[in-house]
Amino acid sequence: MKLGIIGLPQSGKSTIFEALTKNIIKTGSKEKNRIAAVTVPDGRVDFLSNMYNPKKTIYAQVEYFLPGIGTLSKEKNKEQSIWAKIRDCDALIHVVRNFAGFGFEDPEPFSDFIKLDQEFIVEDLVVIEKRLERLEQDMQRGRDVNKEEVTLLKECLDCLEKEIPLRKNSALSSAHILKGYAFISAKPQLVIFNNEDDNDKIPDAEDITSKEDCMVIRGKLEQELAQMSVEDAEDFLNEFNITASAMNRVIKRSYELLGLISFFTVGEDEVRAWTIKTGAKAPDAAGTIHTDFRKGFIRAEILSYNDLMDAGTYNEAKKKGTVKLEGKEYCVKDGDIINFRFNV
Ligand SMILES: Nc1nc2c(ncn2[C@@H]2O[C@H](COP(=O)(O)OP(=O)(O)OP(=O)(O)O)[C@@H](O)[C@H]2O)c(=O)[nH]1
Ligand SMILES: [Mg+2]
Repeated sequence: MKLGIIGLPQSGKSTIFEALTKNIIKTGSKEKNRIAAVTVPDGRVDFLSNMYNPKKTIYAQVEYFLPGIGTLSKEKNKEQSIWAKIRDCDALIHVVRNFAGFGFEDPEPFSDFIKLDQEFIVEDLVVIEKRLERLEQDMQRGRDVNKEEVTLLKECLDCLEKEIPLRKNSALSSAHILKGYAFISAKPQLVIFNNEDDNDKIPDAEDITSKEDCMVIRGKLEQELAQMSVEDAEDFLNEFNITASAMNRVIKRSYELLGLISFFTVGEDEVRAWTIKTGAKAPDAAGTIHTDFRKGFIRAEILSYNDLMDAGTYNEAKKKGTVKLEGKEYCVKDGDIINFRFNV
Protein backbone atom coordinates (compact mmCIF):
# COMPACT_ATOMS: atom_id res chain seq x y z
CA MET A 1 0.00 0.00 0.00
CA LYS A 2 1.41 3.33 -1.05
CA LEU A 3 0.17 6.49 0.63
CA GLY A 4 0.97 9.89 -0.85
CA ILE A 5 1.31 12.84 1.51
CA ILE A 6 -0.04 16.06 0.09
CA GLY A 7 -1.13 19.43 1.44
CA LEU A 8 -0.75 23.16 0.95
CA PRO A 9 2.72 24.68 1.39
CA GLN A 10 3.82 24.83 5.04
CA SER A 11 0.96 22.69 6.27
CA GLY A 12 3.44 20.32 7.94
CA LYS A 13 3.84 17.58 5.33
CA SER A 14 7.52 17.03 6.02
CA THR A 15 6.91 17.09 9.77
CA ILE A 16 4.17 14.48 9.47
CA PHE A 17 6.23 12.37 7.09
CA GLU A 18 8.97 12.25 9.71
CA ALA A 19 6.48 11.43 12.42
CA LEU A 20 5.12 8.57 10.34
CA THR A 21 8.44 7.17 9.21
CA LYS A 22 11.09 8.17 11.73
CA ASN A 23 12.97 9.38 8.70
CA ILE A 24 14.85 12.55 9.21
CA ILE A 25 14.72 14.90 6.29
CA LYS A 26 17.97 16.62 5.68
CA THR A 27 17.72 20.29 4.92
CA GLY A 28 17.83 21.19 1.27
CA SER A 29 16.08 18.03 0.19
CA LYS A 30 12.72 19.66 -0.33
CA GLU A 31 12.78 19.30 -4.09
CA LYS A 32 13.37 15.58 -3.90
CA ASN A 33 10.75 12.91 -3.61
CA ARG A 34 10.97 11.00 -0.38
CA ILE A 35 9.75 7.50 0.14
CA ALA A 36 9.86 5.29 3.20
CA ALA A 37 8.59 1.81 3.90
CA VAL A 38 7.16 1.28 7.36
CA THR A 39 6.40 -2.02 9.01
CA VAL A 40 2.77 -2.49 9.99
CA PRO A 41 2.82 -3.31 13.68
CA ASP A 42 0.69 -6.37 14.41
CA GLY A 43 0.64 -8.19 17.75
CA ARG A 44 -0.76 -11.27 16.04
CA VAL A 45 2.37 -11.59 13.92
CA ASP A 46 4.51 -11.18 17.06
CA PHE A 47 2.57 -13.97 18.67
CA LEU A 48 2.70 -16.34 15.68
CA SER A 49 6.40 -15.68 15.35
CA ASN A 50 6.93 -16.66 18.98
CA MET A 51 4.89 -19.78 18.47
CA TYR A 52 6.58 -21.03 15.30
CA ASN A 53 10.02 -19.59 15.86
CA PRO A 54 10.54 -19.31 12.08
CA LYS A 55 13.72 -18.38 10.23
CA LYS A 56 11.98 -15.27 8.93
CA THR A 57 9.16 -13.11 10.21
CA ILE A 58 7.70 -10.71 7.70
CA TYR A 59 5.26 -7.97 8.63
CA ALA A 60 3.06 -6.14 6.16
CA GLN A 61 4.46 -2.85 4.92
CA VAL A 62 3.09 0.55 4.14
CA GLU A 63 4.90 2.97 1.90
CA TYR A 64 4.74 6.69 2.51
CA PHE A 65 5.54 8.93 -0.37
CA LEU A 66 6.27 12.63 0.01
CA PRO A 67 6.55 14.29 -3.40
CA GLY A 68 9.16 16.99 -3.70
CA ILE A 69 7.60 20.41 -3.98
CA GLY A 70 8.15 23.25 -6.39
CA THR A 71 6.17 21.18 -8.84
CA LEU A 72 2.54 22.19 -8.48
CA SER A 73 -0.02 21.61 -11.19
CA LYS A 74 0.83 24.80 -13.06
CA GLU A 75 4.12 23.30 -14.04
CA LYS A 76 4.58 22.81 -17.79
CA ASN A 77 6.40 19.54 -17.62
CA LYS A 78 3.62 17.10 -16.94
CA GLU A 79 5.96 14.29 -15.93
CA GLN A 80 7.26 16.45 -13.15
CA SER A 81 3.91 17.68 -11.88
CA ILE A 82 2.88 16.67 -8.42
CA TRP A 83 -0.20 14.99 -9.85
CA ALA A 84 1.85 12.75 -12.11
CA LYS A 85 3.94 11.77 -9.12
CA ILE A 86 1.04 10.65 -6.97
CA ARG A 87 -0.76 8.77 -9.75
CA ASP A 88 0.27 5.38 -8.45
CA CYS A 89 -0.60 6.04 -4.80
CA ASP A 90 -3.44 3.92 -3.41
CA ALA A 91 -4.64 6.72 -1.19
CA LEU A 92 -3.77 10.27 -0.21
CA ILE A 93 -2.99 11.73 3.15
CA HIS A 94 -4.13 15.31 3.01
CA VAL A 95 -2.34 17.39 5.63
CA VAL A 96 -4.25 20.49 6.75
CA ARG A 97 -2.58 23.14 8.91
CA ASN A 98 -4.32 23.71 12.21
CA PHE A 99 -1.50 25.36 14.12
CA ALA A 100 -0.48 28.97 14.46
CA GLY A 101 2.96 30.35 15.05
CA PHE A 102 5.39 33.04 14.18
CA GLY A 103 5.03 34.02 10.55
CA PHE A 104 1.81 32.08 10.11
CA GLU A 105 -1.66 33.43 9.51
CA ASP A 106 -4.35 32.04 11.81
CA PRO A 107 -5.18 28.50 10.76
CA GLU A 108 -8.16 28.11 8.46
CA PRO A 109 -8.46 24.37 8.09
CA PHE A 110 -11.79 24.47 6.30
CA SER A 111 -10.83 26.80 3.48
CA ASP A 112 -7.36 25.25 3.19
CA PHE A 113 -8.88 21.83 2.70
CA ILE A 114 -11.35 23.07 0.09
CA LYS A 115 -8.63 24.93 -1.77
CA LEU A 116 -6.57 21.84 -2.48
CA ASP A 117 -9.57 19.59 -2.98
CA GLN A 118 -10.78 22.02 -5.66
CA GLU A 119 -7.42 21.67 -7.37
CA PHE A 120 -7.94 17.92 -7.57
CA ILE A 121 -11.32 18.48 -9.15
CA VAL A 122 -10.00 20.94 -11.71
CA GLU A 123 -7.08 18.66 -12.54
CA ASP A 124 -9.42 15.74 -13.28
CA LEU A 125 -11.83 17.98 -15.20
CA VAL A 126 -9.09 19.09 -17.55
CA VAL A 127 -8.03 15.51 -18.24
CA ILE A 128 -11.61 14.41 -18.90
CA GLU A 129 -12.49 17.32 -21.16
CA LYS A 130 -9.43 16.69 -23.30
CA ARG A 131 -10.13 12.99 -23.49
CA LEU A 132 -13.79 13.45 -24.40
CA GLU A 133 -12.80 15.85 -27.14
CA ARG A 134 -10.46 13.22 -28.56
CA LEU A 135 -13.05 10.49 -28.34
CA GLU A 136 -15.63 12.68 -30.08
CA GLN A 137 -13.23 13.39 -32.92
CA ASP A 138 -12.56 9.69 -33.22
CA MET A 139 -16.27 8.96 -33.40
CA GLN A 140 -16.74 11.55 -36.15
CA ARG A 141 -13.96 9.91 -38.10
CA GLY A 142 -15.78 6.63 -37.77
CA ARG A 143 -13.21 5.03 -35.50
CA ASP A 144 -14.09 2.43 -32.96
CA VAL A 145 -14.73 4.04 -29.61
CA ASN A 146 -15.58 2.40 -26.32
CA LYS A 147 -19.10 3.74 -25.71
CA GLU A 148 -19.06 2.75 -22.07
CA GLU A 149 -15.91 4.75 -21.49
CA VAL A 150 -17.54 7.81 -23.05
CA THR A 151 -20.64 7.40 -20.90
CA LEU A 152 -18.59 7.00 -17.73
CA LEU A 153 -16.38 9.96 -18.54
CA LYS A 154 -19.48 12.09 -19.07
CA GLU A 155 -20.78 11.00 -15.69
CA CYS A 156 -17.46 11.96 -14.16
CA LEU A 157 -17.66 15.33 -15.85
CA ASP A 158 -21.14 15.80 -14.44
CA CYS A 159 -19.99 14.93 -10.94
CA LEU A 160 -16.93 17.19 -11.06
CA GLU A 161 -18.86 20.11 -12.50
CA LYS A 162 -20.98 19.97 -9.37
CA GLU A 163 -17.68 20.28 -7.49
CA ILE A 164 -18.02 16.78 -6.10
CA PRO A 165 -14.77 14.78 -6.03
CA LEU A 166 -14.99 11.40 -7.76
CA ARG A 167 -14.17 9.52 -4.55
CA LYS A 168 -17.72 10.40 -3.40
CA ASN A 169 -19.17 8.33 -6.22
CA SER A 170 -18.11 4.75 -5.70
CA ALA A 171 -19.50 3.52 -9.03
CA LEU A 172 -17.22 5.97 -10.83
CA SER A 173 -14.17 5.75 -8.60
CA SER A 174 -14.15 1.96 -8.83
CA ALA A 175 -15.04 1.66 -12.53
CA HIS A 176 -12.57 -0.69 -14.15
CA ILE A 177 -12.50 1.15 -17.49
CA LEU A 178 -11.42 4.35 -15.74
CA LYS A 179 -8.60 2.81 -13.68
CA GLY A 180 -5.94 3.87 -16.16
CA TYR A 181 -6.79 7.54 -15.69
CA ALA A 182 -5.81 7.40 -12.02
CA PHE A 183 -8.00 10.40 -11.27
CA ILE A 184 -6.70 12.32 -8.28
CA SER A 185 -10.10 13.21 -6.89
CA ALA A 186 -11.06 9.53 -7.08
CA LYS A 187 -8.36 8.45 -4.67
CA PRO A 188 -9.44 7.67 -1.12
CA GLN A 189 -8.35 10.47 1.15
CA LEU A 190 -7.46 10.62 4.80
CA VAL A 191 -7.56 14.19 6.09
CA ILE A 192 -5.06 14.89 8.83
CA PHE A 193 -5.45 18.05 10.84
CA ASN A 194 -2.01 19.05 11.97
CA ASN A 195 -2.65 20.51 15.43
CA GLU A 196 -0.71 22.41 18.06
CA ASP A 197 1.05 20.39 20.75
CA ASP A 198 -1.57 21.24 23.37
CA ASN A 199 -4.63 20.55 21.24
CA ASP A 200 -5.86 17.07 20.39
CA LYS A 201 -9.35 18.09 19.30
CA ILE A 202 -10.71 17.82 15.81
CA PRO A 203 -11.28 21.40 14.58
CA ASP A 204 -14.69 22.93 14.27
CA ALA A 205 -14.93 22.42 10.55
CA GLU A 206 -18.05 20.35 10.35
CA ASP A 207 -18.38 20.69 6.60
CA ILE A 208 -15.24 18.61 6.31
CA THR A 209 -15.42 16.41 9.35
CA SER A 210 -18.91 15.16 8.57
CA LYS A 211 -18.02 14.23 5.00
CA GLU A 212 -14.39 13.14 5.00
CA ASP A 213 -12.26 10.63 6.83
CA CYS A 214 -10.56 12.86 9.34
CA MET A 215 -8.10 12.53 12.17
CA VAL A 216 -5.92 14.78 14.28
CA ILE A 217 -2.17 14.56 14.60
CA ARG A 218 -0.05 16.86 16.68
CA GLY A 219 2.62 16.83 14.03
CA LYS A 220 5.47 18.49 15.83
CA LEU A 221 4.91 16.48 18.98
CA GLU A 222 4.73 13.22 17.07
CA GLN A 223 7.83 14.09 15.09
CA GLU A 224 9.72 14.47 18.36
CA LEU A 225 8.22 11.26 19.65
CA ALA A 226 9.32 9.34 16.56
CA GLN A 227 12.91 10.30 17.24
CA MET A 228 12.99 9.26 20.89
CA SER A 229 14.33 6.15 22.49
CA VAL A 230 11.72 3.69 23.71
CA GLU A 231 12.21 4.71 27.36
CA ASP A 232 11.98 8.44 26.72
CA ALA A 233 8.96 7.88 24.52
CA GLU A 234 7.06 6.21 27.33
CA ASP A 235 7.26 9.24 29.63
CA PHE A 236 6.39 11.47 26.74
CA LEU A 237 3.30 9.44 25.85
CA ASN A 238 2.03 9.80 29.40
CA GLU A 239 2.81 13.47 29.65
CA PHE A 240 0.91 14.35 26.49
CA ASN A 241 -1.76 11.74 26.93
CA ILE A 242 -1.00 9.91 23.71
CA THR A 243 -2.44 6.40 23.72
CA ALA A 244 -1.21 5.30 20.31
CA SER A 245 1.47 6.90 18.19
CA ALA A 246 0.50 8.69 14.99
CA MET A 247 2.40 6.00 13.15
CA ASN A 248 0.09 3.26 14.39
CA ARG A 249 -3.07 5.31 14.20
CA VAL A 250 -2.51 6.39 10.61
CA ILE A 251 -1.77 2.84 9.48
CA LYS A 252 -4.93 1.59 11.16
CA ARG A 253 -7.05 4.31 9.58
CA SER A 254 -5.48 3.74 6.18
CA TYR A 255 -6.38 0.06 6.31
CA GLU A 256 -9.95 0.99 7.16
CA LEU A 257 -10.09 3.65 4.48
CA LEU A 258 -8.92 1.24 1.81
CA GLY A 259 -10.94 -1.66 3.17
CA LEU A 260 -7.86 -3.80 3.75
CA ILE A 261 -7.44 -6.83 5.98
CA SER A 262 -4.56 -9.14 6.89
CA PHE A 263 -4.17 -12.86 6.59
CA PHE A 264 -1.22 -14.93 7.71
CA THR A 265 0.89 -17.81 6.51
CA VAL A 266 2.82 -19.75 9.13
CA GLY A 267 5.52 -22.37 9.23
CA GLU A 268 9.01 -23.13 10.41
CA ASP A 269 10.55 -21.20 7.54
CA GLU A 270 8.41 -18.13 7.65
CA VAL A 271 5.61 -16.39 9.46
CA ARG A 272 4.18 -13.69 7.30
CA ALA A 273 1.38 -11.13 7.16
CA TRP A 274 -0.30 -10.40 3.83
CA THR A 275 -2.63 -7.57 2.93
CA ILE A 276 -5.76 -7.96 0.82
CA LYS A 277 -9.04 -6.18 0.16
CA THR A 278 -12.05 -6.96 2.30
CA GLY A 279 -14.23 -9.41 0.39
CA ALA A 280 -11.33 -11.05 -1.43
CA LYS A 281 -11.86 -14.75 -2.11
CA ALA A 282 -9.42 -17.51 -1.23
CA PRO A 283 -7.88 -17.68 -4.75
CA ASP A 284 -7.26 -13.89 -4.64
CA ALA A 285 -5.41 -14.36 -1.38
CA ALA A 286 -3.41 -17.17 -2.98
CA GLY A 287 -2.67 -14.85 -5.89
CA THR A 288 -1.10 -12.21 -3.66
CA ILE A 289 1.50 -14.81 -2.71
CA HIS A 290 2.12 -16.11 -6.19
CA THR A 291 0.21 -16.07 -9.49
CA ASP A 292 0.78 -19.83 -9.75
CA PHE A 293 -0.99 -20.27 -6.42
CA ARG A 294 -4.07 -18.64 -7.88
CA LYS A 295 -3.96 -20.62 -11.10
CA GLY A 296 -3.44 -23.94 -9.39
CA PHE A 297 -5.67 -23.22 -6.42
CA ILE A 298 -7.44 -26.31 -5.08
CA ARG A 299 -8.46 -25.54 -1.52
CA ALA A 300 -7.46 -23.47 1.45
CA GLU A 301 -7.02 -24.75 4.95
CA ILE A 302 -8.22 -21.99 7.24
CA LEU A 303 -7.81 -21.39 10.94
CA SER A 304 -8.74 -18.05 12.39
CA TYR A 305 -6.21 -16.43 14.68
CA ASN A 306 -8.74 -16.35 17.51
CA ASP A 307 -9.48 -20.06 17.16
CA LEU A 308 -5.77 -20.75 17.32
CA MET A 309 -5.65 -18.69 20.51
CA ASP A 310 -8.52 -20.72 21.94
CA ALA A 311 -6.97 -24.06 21.06
CA GLY A 312 -3.40 -23.23 21.95
CA THR A 313 -1.78 -25.11 19.07
CA TYR A 314 -2.60 -25.83 15.45
CA ASN A 315 -3.02 -29.55 16.15
CA GLU A 316 -5.39 -28.90 19.06
CA ALA A 317 -7.43 -26.68 16.76
CA LYS A 318 -7.58 -29.52 14.24
CA LYS A 319 -8.89 -31.83 16.93
CA LYS A 320 -11.50 -29.31 17.94
CA GLY A 321 -12.56 -29.01 14.32
CA THR A 322 -11.87 -25.28 13.95
CA VAL A 323 -9.44 -25.86 11.07
CA LYS A 324 -11.63 -25.82 7.97
CA LEU A 325 -11.11 -26.70 4.34
CA GLU A 326 -12.58 -24.04 2.09
CA GLY A 327 -13.00 -23.72 -1.67
CA LYS A 328 -12.84 -21.01 -4.32
CA GLU A 329 -15.84 -19.08 -3.03
CA TYR A 330 -14.54 -18.61 0.50
CA CYS A 331 -14.28 -14.95 1.57
CA VAL A 332 -11.06 -14.43 3.47
CA LYS A 333 -11.47 -12.84 6.90
CA ASP A 334 -9.16 -10.61 8.85
CA GLY A 335 -6.85 -12.78 10.93
CA ASP A 336 -7.23 -15.98 8.91
CA ILE A 337 -4.21 -18.27 9.01
CA ILE A 338 -4.17 -19.93 5.60
CA ASN A 339 -2.49 -22.98 4.23
CA PHE A 340 -3.06 -23.21 0.48
CA ARG A 341 -3.40 -26.47 -1.41
CA PHE A 342 -2.56 -26.05 -5.05
CA ASN A 343 -1.33 -27.75 -8.20
CA VAL A 344 1.45 -26.29 -10.25
N1 LIG B 1 3.46 24.60 16.16
C1 LIG B 1 3.54 23.69 15.19
N2 LIG B 1 4.36 23.91 14.15
C2 LIG B 1 4.44 22.99 13.19
C3 LIG B 1 3.68 21.79 13.25
N3 LIG B 1 3.95 21.07 12.16
C4 LIG B 1 4.83 21.77 11.44
N4 LIG B 1 5.14 22.95 12.07
C5 LIG B 1 6.07 23.95 11.59
O1 LIG B 1 5.56 24.51 10.41
C6 LIG B 1 6.60 24.73 9.46
C7 LIG B 1 6.32 23.96 8.20
O2 LIG B 1 6.38 22.57 8.46
P1 LIG B 1 6.83 21.56 7.33
O3 LIG B 1 6.68 20.21 7.89
O4 LIG B 1 8.13 21.95 6.77
O5 LIG B 1 5.69 21.85 6.28
P2 LIG B 1 5.62 21.40 4.75
O6 LIG B 1 4.18 21.24 4.42
O7 LIG B 1 6.52 20.25 4.51
O8 LIG B 1 6.19 22.69 4.06
P3 LIG B 1 6.63 22.81 2.52
O9 LIG B 1 7.38 21.57 2.17
O10 LIG B 1 7.44 24.04 2.49
O11 LIG B 1 5.35 22.96 1.76
C8 LIG B 1 7.90 24.28 10.15
O12 LIG B 1 8.49 25.41 10.71
C9 LIG B 1 7.41 23.34 11.23
O13 LIG B 1 8.27 23.32 12.32
C10 LIG B 1 2.83 21.59 14.39
O14 LIG B 1 2.17 20.55 14.53
N5 LIG B 1 2.80 22.57 15.33
MG1 LIG C 1 8.09 19.94 3.14
